[in-house]
Amino acid sequence: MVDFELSDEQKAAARMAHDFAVNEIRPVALECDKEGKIPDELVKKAAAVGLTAQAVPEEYDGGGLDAITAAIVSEEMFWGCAGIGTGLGANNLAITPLLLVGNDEQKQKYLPRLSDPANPKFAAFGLTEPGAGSDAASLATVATPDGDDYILNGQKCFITNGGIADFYTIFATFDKSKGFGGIGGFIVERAWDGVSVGKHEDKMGIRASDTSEVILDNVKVPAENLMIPEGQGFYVVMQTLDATRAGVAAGATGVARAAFEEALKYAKERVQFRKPIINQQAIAFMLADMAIKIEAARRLYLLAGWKAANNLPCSLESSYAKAFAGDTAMEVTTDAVQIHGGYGYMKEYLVEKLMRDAKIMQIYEGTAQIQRVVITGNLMGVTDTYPW
Ligand code: COS
Repeated sequence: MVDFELSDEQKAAARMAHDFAVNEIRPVALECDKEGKIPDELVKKAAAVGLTAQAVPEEYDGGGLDAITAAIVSEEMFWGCAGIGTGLGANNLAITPLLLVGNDEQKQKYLPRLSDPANPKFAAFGLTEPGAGSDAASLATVATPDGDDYILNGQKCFITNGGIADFYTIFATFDKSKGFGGIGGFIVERAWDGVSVGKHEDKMGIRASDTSEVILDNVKVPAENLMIPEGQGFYVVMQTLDATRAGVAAGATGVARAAFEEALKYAKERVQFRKPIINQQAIAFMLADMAIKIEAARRLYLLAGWKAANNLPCSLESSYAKAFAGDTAMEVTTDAVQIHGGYGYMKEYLVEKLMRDAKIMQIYEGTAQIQRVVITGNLMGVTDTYPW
Protein backbone atom coordinates (compact mmCIF):
# COMPACT_ATOMS: atom_id res chain seq x y z
CA MET A 1 0.00 0.00 0.00
CA VAL A 2 1.26 3.50 -0.81
CA ASP A 3 0.04 6.13 1.61
CA PHE A 4 1.05 9.78 1.37
CA GLU A 5 -0.87 10.78 4.49
CA LEU A 6 0.97 11.44 7.77
CA SER A 7 -0.40 9.78 10.90
CA ASP A 8 -2.07 11.98 13.54
CA GLU A 9 1.05 11.64 15.73
CA GLN A 10 3.29 12.71 12.87
CA LYS A 11 1.08 15.69 12.08
CA ALA A 12 1.14 16.69 15.75
CA ALA A 13 4.96 16.40 15.90
CA ALA A 14 5.30 18.47 12.71
CA ARG A 15 2.93 21.15 14.03
CA MET A 16 4.73 21.30 17.38
CA ALA A 17 8.14 21.63 15.68
CA HIS A 18 6.81 24.23 13.22
CA ASP A 19 5.28 26.29 16.02
CA PHE A 20 8.57 26.05 17.92
CA ALA A 21 10.42 27.23 14.82
CA VAL A 22 8.03 30.16 14.31
CA ASN A 23 7.82 31.27 17.94
CA GLU A 24 11.23 30.40 19.37
CA ILE A 25 13.75 29.91 16.55
CA ARG A 26 12.97 32.46 13.84
CA PRO A 27 12.88 35.45 16.25
CA VAL A 28 16.50 34.78 17.37
CA ALA A 29 17.93 33.12 14.23
CA LEU A 30 19.70 36.17 12.79
CA GLU A 31 21.16 37.11 16.16
CA CYS A 32 22.37 33.52 16.72
CA ASP A 33 23.92 33.54 13.24
CA LYS A 34 25.82 36.71 14.16
CA GLU A 35 26.80 35.64 17.68
CA GLY A 36 27.68 32.05 16.78
CA LYS A 37 25.74 30.44 19.59
CA ILE A 38 22.37 29.10 20.67
CA PRO A 39 20.96 30.79 23.79
CA ASP A 40 20.68 28.54 26.87
CA GLU A 41 17.05 29.59 27.28
CA LEU A 42 16.21 28.30 23.81
CA VAL A 43 17.95 24.97 24.52
CA LYS A 44 15.92 24.59 27.73
CA LYS A 45 12.66 25.32 25.91
CA ALA A 46 13.63 22.80 23.22
CA ALA A 47 14.41 20.20 25.90
CA ALA A 48 11.04 20.77 27.56
CA VAL A 49 9.24 19.72 24.35
CA GLY A 50 11.54 16.82 23.46
CA LEU A 51 13.53 18.58 20.74
CA THR A 52 17.00 17.95 22.21
CA ALA A 53 16.55 14.18 22.38
CA GLN A 54 14.22 13.46 19.49
CA ALA A 55 15.45 9.95 18.69
CA VAL A 56 15.95 8.87 22.31
CA PRO A 57 13.34 6.32 23.43
CA GLU A 58 10.83 7.51 26.01
CA GLU A 59 12.21 5.06 28.60
CA TYR A 60 15.38 7.20 28.60
CA ASP A 61 13.39 10.45 28.81
CA GLY A 62 13.59 11.16 25.08
CA GLY A 63 11.11 12.24 22.45
CA GLY A 64 10.74 8.64 21.26
CA LEU A 65 10.37 9.67 17.63
CA ASP A 66 10.77 7.08 14.88
CA ALA A 67 13.02 7.90 11.92
CA ILE A 68 10.24 9.33 9.71
CA THR A 69 8.82 11.57 12.41
CA ALA A 70 12.29 12.71 13.48
CA ALA A 71 13.01 13.65 9.86
CA ILE A 72 9.76 15.62 9.54
CA VAL A 73 10.66 17.47 12.75
CA SER A 74 14.12 18.11 11.32
CA GLU A 75 12.60 19.77 8.22
CA GLU A 76 10.67 22.16 10.46
CA MET A 77 13.63 22.93 12.75
CA PHE A 78 15.91 23.69 9.79
CA TRP A 79 13.16 25.76 8.18
CA GLY A 80 13.45 27.82 11.37
CA CYS A 81 17.27 28.02 11.32
CA ALA A 82 19.75 25.44 10.04
CA GLY A 83 22.36 26.46 12.62
CA ILE A 84 20.00 25.92 15.54
CA GLY A 85 18.59 22.80 13.86
CA THR A 86 22.10 21.43 13.47
CA GLY A 87 23.08 22.16 17.08
CA LEU A 88 19.99 20.51 18.54
CA GLY A 89 19.80 17.72 15.94
CA ALA A 90 23.46 16.70 16.28
CA ASN A 91 22.53 14.96 19.51
CA ASN A 92 20.69 12.42 17.35
CA LEU A 93 23.86 11.66 15.40
CA ALA A 94 25.98 11.41 18.55
CA ILE A 95 23.71 8.98 20.34
CA THR A 96 22.70 6.77 17.42
CA PRO A 97 25.69 4.40 17.96
CA LEU A 98 24.69 4.19 21.62
CA LEU A 99 21.12 3.35 20.63
CA LEU A 100 22.33 0.78 18.10
CA VAL A 101 24.84 -1.14 20.20
CA GLY A 102 25.22 0.46 23.63
CA ASN A 103 24.20 -1.53 26.72
CA ASP A 104 21.34 -0.56 28.99
CA GLU A 105 23.64 0.77 31.72
CA GLN A 106 25.30 3.14 29.25
CA LYS A 107 21.94 4.30 27.91
CA GLN A 108 20.56 4.86 31.43
CA LYS A 109 23.63 6.83 32.40
CA TYR A 110 23.95 9.14 29.39
CA LEU A 111 20.74 9.50 27.41
CA PRO A 112 18.55 11.27 30.02
CA ARG A 113 21.17 14.04 30.26
CA LEU A 114 20.08 15.38 26.85
CA SER A 115 16.53 16.15 27.91
CA ASP A 116 16.97 17.35 31.51
CA PRO A 117 14.68 20.41 31.33
CA ALA A 118 16.65 22.31 33.99
CA ASN A 119 20.08 21.67 32.49
CA PRO A 120 19.97 19.90 29.11
CA LYS A 121 23.36 18.64 27.98
CA PHE A 122 24.75 18.20 24.48
CA ALA A 123 26.41 15.14 22.98
CA ALA A 124 28.82 15.07 20.03
CA PHE A 125 29.80 12.46 17.44
CA GLY A 126 33.60 12.11 17.31
CA LEU A 127 34.54 10.49 14.02
CA THR A 128 36.21 13.06 11.74
CA GLU A 129 39.91 13.86 12.05
CA PRO A 130 42.29 16.13 10.13
CA GLY A 131 43.43 13.13 8.05
CA ALA A 132 40.12 11.22 8.01
CA GLY A 133 37.15 13.03 6.47
CA SER A 134 35.48 11.18 3.61
CA ASP A 135 37.95 8.36 4.22
CA ALA A 136 36.59 7.70 7.68
CA ALA A 137 38.30 4.31 8.01
CA SER A 138 41.73 5.96 8.04
CA LEU A 139 41.18 7.61 11.43
CA ALA A 140 44.28 7.75 13.63
CA THR A 141 42.99 8.25 17.16
CA VAL A 142 44.49 5.31 19.05
CA ALA A 143 42.92 3.18 21.77
CA THR A 144 45.43 1.32 23.92
CA PRO A 145 44.19 -1.29 26.43
CA ASP A 146 45.44 -0.56 29.96
CA GLY A 147 44.39 -3.37 32.30
CA ASP A 148 40.60 -3.32 32.10
CA ASP A 149 40.62 0.30 30.92
CA TYR A 150 41.67 2.06 27.72
CA ILE A 151 43.87 5.06 26.97
CA LEU A 152 42.80 7.32 24.09
CA ASN A 153 45.12 9.63 22.17
CA GLY A 154 44.15 11.65 19.13
CA GLN A 155 42.56 14.71 17.62
CA LYS A 156 39.01 15.06 16.32
CA CYS A 157 38.05 18.02 14.14
CA PHE A 158 34.92 19.72 12.76
CA ILE A 159 32.95 18.20 15.62
CA THR A 160 29.41 19.61 15.86
CA ASN A 161 28.84 20.56 19.53
CA GLY A 162 32.49 19.63 20.19
CA GLY A 163 33.00 22.71 22.34
CA ILE A 164 29.80 22.43 24.36
CA ALA A 165 29.14 18.69 24.66
CA ASP A 166 28.91 16.93 27.98
CA PHE A 167 29.92 13.62 26.41
CA TYR A 168 31.21 12.29 23.09
CA THR A 169 30.88 9.07 21.14
CA ILE A 170 34.49 8.65 20.02
CA PHE A 171 35.79 6.27 17.36
CA ALA A 172 39.37 5.08 17.65
CA THR A 173 41.61 2.38 16.26
CA PHE A 174 43.13 -0.42 18.33
CA ASP A 175 45.44 -1.31 15.47
CA LYS A 176 45.83 0.98 12.48
CA SER A 177 47.35 -1.80 10.38
CA LYS A 178 43.93 -3.52 10.41
CA GLY A 179 42.28 -0.59 8.57
CA PHE A 180 38.54 -0.40 9.21
CA GLY A 181 38.85 -3.72 11.06
CA GLY A 182 40.77 -2.09 13.92
CA ILE A 183 38.14 0.46 14.88
CA GLY A 184 36.11 0.50 18.10
CA GLY A 185 33.99 3.08 19.91
CA PHE A 186 33.84 4.73 23.35
CA ILE A 187 31.71 7.10 25.38
CA VAL A 188 33.99 9.85 26.65
CA GLU A 189 33.05 12.57 29.10
CA ARG A 190 34.15 16.16 28.52
CA ALA A 191 35.08 16.53 32.20
CA TRP A 192 37.67 13.75 32.17
CA ASP A 193 41.40 14.46 32.46
CA GLY A 194 43.05 14.77 29.08
CA VAL A 195 39.91 15.83 27.20
CA SER A 196 40.13 19.37 25.89
CA VAL A 197 38.52 21.55 23.27
CA GLY A 198 40.83 22.92 20.60
CA LYS A 199 40.11 25.36 17.82
CA HIS A 200 36.60 26.77 17.57
CA GLU A 201 35.69 27.06 13.87
CA ASP A 202 34.45 30.33 12.38
CA LYS A 203 32.05 29.05 9.71
CA MET A 204 30.40 30.33 6.53
CA GLY A 205 26.94 29.12 7.57
CA ILE A 206 25.03 27.22 10.28
CA ARG A 207 26.87 29.67 12.51
CA ALA A 208 24.62 29.20 15.53
CA SER A 209 25.94 25.66 15.95
CA ASP A 210 29.25 24.99 17.64
CA THR A 211 31.98 23.29 15.57
CA SER A 212 35.22 22.58 17.40
CA GLU A 213 38.27 20.39 17.68
CA VAL A 214 38.34 17.82 20.46
CA ILE A 215 41.75 16.76 21.73
CA LEU A 216 42.29 13.46 23.54
CA ASP A 217 45.57 13.39 25.42
CA ASN A 218 46.14 10.17 27.39
CA VAL A 219 42.46 9.98 28.32
CA LYS A 220 41.72 7.07 30.61
CA VAL A 221 38.41 5.47 29.65
CA PRO A 222 36.97 2.93 32.11
CA ALA A 223 36.01 -0.48 30.74
CA GLU A 224 32.30 0.24 31.20
CA ASN A 225 32.57 3.08 28.65
CA LEU A 226 33.68 0.81 25.84
CA MET A 227 30.65 1.03 23.53
CA ILE A 228 31.88 -0.94 20.52
CA PRO A 229 34.69 -3.53 20.65
CA GLU A 230 37.65 -3.60 18.27
CA GLY A 231 36.62 -4.51 14.74
CA GLN A 232 32.96 -3.50 14.99
CA GLY A 233 33.30 0.28 15.10
CA PHE A 234 33.30 0.98 11.36
CA TYR A 235 30.15 -1.07 10.75
CA VAL A 236 28.39 0.90 13.49
CA VAL A 237 29.58 4.18 11.95
CA MET A 238 28.14 3.13 8.60
CA GLN A 239 24.86 1.99 10.15
CA THR A 240 24.68 5.25 12.10
CA LEU A 241 25.12 7.36 8.97
CA ASP A 242 22.57 5.23 7.11
CA ALA A 243 20.10 5.99 9.89
CA THR A 244 20.80 9.71 10.29
CA ARG A 245 21.19 10.86 6.68
CA ALA A 246 17.39 11.00 6.21
CA GLY A 247 17.34 13.63 8.96
CA VAL A 248 20.05 15.67 7.24
CA ALA A 249 18.18 15.40 3.95
CA ALA A 250 15.06 16.60 5.73
CA GLY A 251 16.98 19.53 7.20
CA ALA A 252 18.26 20.43 3.74
CA THR A 253 14.67 20.29 2.48
CA GLY A 254 13.68 22.72 5.25
CA VAL A 255 16.41 25.18 4.23
CA ALA A 256 15.31 24.95 0.59
CA ARG A 257 11.67 25.46 1.59
CA ALA A 258 12.50 28.54 3.63
CA ALA A 259 14.31 30.05 0.62
CA PHE A 260 11.49 29.10 -1.76
CA GLU A 261 8.95 30.82 0.50
CA GLU A 262 10.99 34.01 0.56
CA ALA A 263 11.51 33.95 -3.21
CA LEU A 264 7.83 33.31 -3.93
CA LYS A 265 6.75 36.19 -1.68
CA TYR A 266 9.31 38.52 -3.19
CA ALA A 267 8.46 37.58 -6.78
CA LYS A 268 4.81 38.43 -6.17
CA GLU A 269 5.65 41.80 -4.58
CA ARG A 270 8.57 43.06 -6.63
CA VAL A 271 7.44 45.11 -9.61
CA GLN A 272 9.74 45.61 -12.57
CA PHE A 273 8.72 46.43 -16.12
CA ARG A 274 5.26 47.46 -14.72
CA LYS A 275 4.32 44.05 -13.29
CA PRO A 276 5.32 41.68 -10.46
CA ILE A 277 8.38 39.72 -11.57
CA ILE A 278 6.55 36.40 -11.06
CA ASN A 279 4.85 37.22 -14.36
CA GLN A 280 8.20 36.93 -16.11
CA GLN A 281 8.50 33.36 -17.31
CA ALA A 282 12.22 33.30 -16.45
CA ILE A 283 11.33 33.89 -12.78
CA ALA A 284 8.17 31.76 -12.78
CA PHE A 285 10.02 28.75 -14.15
CA MET A 286 12.75 29.11 -11.52
CA LEU A 287 10.02 29.00 -8.86
CA ALA A 288 8.39 25.98 -10.53
CA ASP A 289 11.73 24.13 -10.57
CA MET A 290 12.27 24.97 -6.89
CA ALA A 291 8.84 23.57 -6.00
CA ILE A 292 9.50 20.36 -7.96
CA LYS A 293 12.88 19.76 -6.33
CA ILE A 294 11.62 20.44 -2.80
CA GLU A 295 8.71 18.04 -3.21
CA ALA A 296 11.02 15.36 -4.67
CA ALA A 297 13.56 15.86 -1.84
CA ARG A 298 10.79 15.46 0.73
CA ARG A 299 9.55 12.22 -0.88
CA LEU A 300 13.10 10.82 -0.91
CA TYR A 301 13.78 11.56 2.77
CA LEU A 302 10.38 10.15 3.75
CA LEU A 303 11.21 6.94 1.89
CA ALA A 304 14.59 6.65 3.62
CA GLY A 305 12.99 7.43 6.99
CA TRP A 306 10.24 4.89 6.39
CA LYS A 307 12.81 2.18 5.62
CA ALA A 308 14.87 3.08 8.71
CA ALA A 309 11.76 3.16 10.92
CA ASN A 310 10.84 -0.32 9.69
CA ASN A 311 14.36 -1.71 10.18
CA LEU A 312 14.79 -2.26 6.45
CA PRO A 313 18.16 -1.71 4.74
CA CYS A 314 18.21 2.00 3.89
CA SER A 315 21.76 2.78 2.83
CA LEU A 316 20.83 3.41 -0.81
CA GLU A 317 17.69 5.44 -0.06
CA SER A 318 19.50 7.51 2.61
CA SER A 319 22.18 8.40 0.10
CA TYR A 320 19.60 9.20 -2.61
CA ALA A 321 17.87 11.51 -0.15
CA LYS A 322 21.03 13.14 1.24
CA ALA A 323 22.54 13.71 -2.22
CA PHE A 324 19.37 15.07 -3.78
CA ALA A 325 18.22 17.20 -0.85
CA GLY A 326 21.71 18.63 -0.27
CA ASP A 327 22.02 19.64 -3.92
CA THR A 328 18.44 20.97 -3.84
CA ALA A 329 19.20 23.17 -0.84
CA MET A 330 22.18 24.70 -2.63
CA GLU A 331 20.36 25.16 -5.95
CA VAL A 332 17.16 26.54 -4.47
CA THR A 333 18.85 28.98 -2.09
CA THR A 334 21.12 30.19 -4.91
CA ASP A 335 18.11 30.77 -7.16
CA ALA A 336 16.25 32.47 -4.30
CA VAL A 337 19.13 34.95 -4.00
CA GLN A 338 19.03 35.37 -7.80
CA ILE A 339 15.32 36.18 -7.75
CA HIS A 340 15.97 38.82 -5.09
CA GLY A 341 18.67 40.37 -7.32
CA GLY A 342 20.95 42.83 -5.49
CA TYR A 343 18.72 42.75 -2.41
CA GLY A 344 19.31 39.02 -2.02
CA TYR A 345 23.02 39.61 -1.63
CA MET A 346 22.45 41.82 1.40
CA LYS A 347 22.35 40.51 4.96
CA GLU A 348 19.08 42.36 5.46
CA TYR A 349 17.33 39.61 3.46
CA LEU A 350 16.95 36.09 4.86
CA VAL A 351 17.98 34.41 1.61
CA GLU A 352 21.59 35.59 2.14
CA LYS A 353 21.79 33.50 5.33
CA LEU A 354 19.93 30.58 3.76
CA MET A 355 22.42 30.34 0.90
CA ARG A 356 25.33 30.30 3.35
CA ASP A 357 23.57 27.69 5.49
CA ALA A 358 22.81 25.48 2.48
CA LYS A 359 26.40 24.77 1.46
CA ILE A 360 27.13 22.46 4.40
CA MET A 361 24.23 20.23 3.34
CA GLN A 362 26.42 19.03 0.45
CA ILE A 363 29.33 18.41 2.84
CA TYR A 364 28.52 17.15 6.36
CA GLU A 365 27.47 13.56 7.17
CA GLY A 366 29.04 12.50 3.86
CA THR A 367 29.67 14.84 0.93
CA ALA A 368 27.50 14.87 -2.19
CA GLN A 369 30.27 12.84 -3.85
CA ILE A 370 30.43 10.24 -1.04
CA GLN A 371 26.67 9.72 -1.39
CA ARG A 372 27.28 8.92 -5.05
CA VAL A 373 30.08 6.52 -4.03
CA VAL A 374 27.58 4.70 -1.79
CA ILE A 375 24.95 4.69 -4.57
CA THR A 376 27.43 3.43 -7.16
CA GLY A 377 28.58 0.70 -4.75
CA ASN A 378 24.98 -0.44 -4.43
CA LEU A 379 24.51 -0.36 -8.20
CA MET A 380 27.44 -2.71 -8.84
CA GLY A 381 25.32 -5.72 -7.98
CA VAL A 382 22.25 -4.57 -9.92
CA THR A 383 21.40 -6.51 -13.06
CA ASP A 384 17.67 -5.86 -13.25
CA THR A 385 16.03 -2.47 -12.74
CA TYR A 386 12.44 -3.71 -12.47
CA PRO A 387 11.22 -1.66 -9.47
CA TRP A 388 8.32 -3.75 -8.15
N1 COS B 1 26.35 -0.77 6.62
C1 COS B 1 27.07 -1.79 7.15
N2 COS B 1 28.33 -2.10 6.74
C2 COS B 1 28.85 -1.34 5.77
C3 COS B 1 28.16 -0.29 5.17
C4 COS B 1 26.85 -0.01 5.63
N3 COS B 1 26.12 0.99 5.11
N4 COS B 1 28.95 0.30 4.24
C5 COS B 1 30.10 -0.40 4.23
N5 COS B 1 30.04 -1.38 5.16
C6 COS B 1 31.05 -2.37 5.46
C7 COS B 1 31.51 -3.11 4.20
O1 COS B 1 30.64 -4.19 3.91
C8 COS B 1 32.90 -3.54 4.58
O2 COS B 1 32.85 -4.64 5.43
P1 COS B 1 33.20 -6.17 4.96
O3 COS B 1 34.52 -6.08 4.23
O4 COS B 1 33.25 -6.93 6.23
O5 COS B 1 32.06 -6.57 4.06
C9 COS B 1 33.39 -2.38 5.45
O6 COS B 1 32.24 -1.71 5.92
C10 COS B 1 34.26 -1.41 4.69
O7 COS B 1 33.53 -0.96 3.59
P2 COS B 1 34.19 -0.15 2.41
O8 COS B 1 35.40 -0.95 1.90
O9 COS B 1 33.14 0.21 1.43
O10 COS B 1 34.75 1.13 3.17
P3 COS B 1 35.54 2.38 2.63
O11 COS B 1 36.64 2.64 3.57
O12 COS B 1 35.83 2.24 1.18
O13 COS B 1 34.50 3.60 2.84
C11 COS B 1 32.58 4.98 2.52
C12 COS B 1 33.18 3.58 2.46
C13 COS B 1 33.24 5.94 1.54
C14 COS B 1 31.10 4.81 2.16
C15 COS B 1 32.69 5.52 3.97
O14 COS B 1 34.02 5.77 4.32
C16 COS B 1 31.92 6.81 4.20
O15 COS B 1 30.70 6.77 4.37
N6 COS B 1 32.62 7.94 4.26
C17 COS B 1 32.00 9.20 4.60
C18 COS B 1 32.13 9.43 6.05
C19 COS B 1 31.27 10.54 6.51
O16 COS B 1 30.09 10.60 6.19
N7 COS B 1 31.85 11.45 7.29
C20 COS B 1 31.10 12.50 7.86
C21 COS B 1 31.34 12.45 9.31
S1 COS B 1 29.94 12.64 10.27
S2 COS B 1 29.60 14.56 10.20
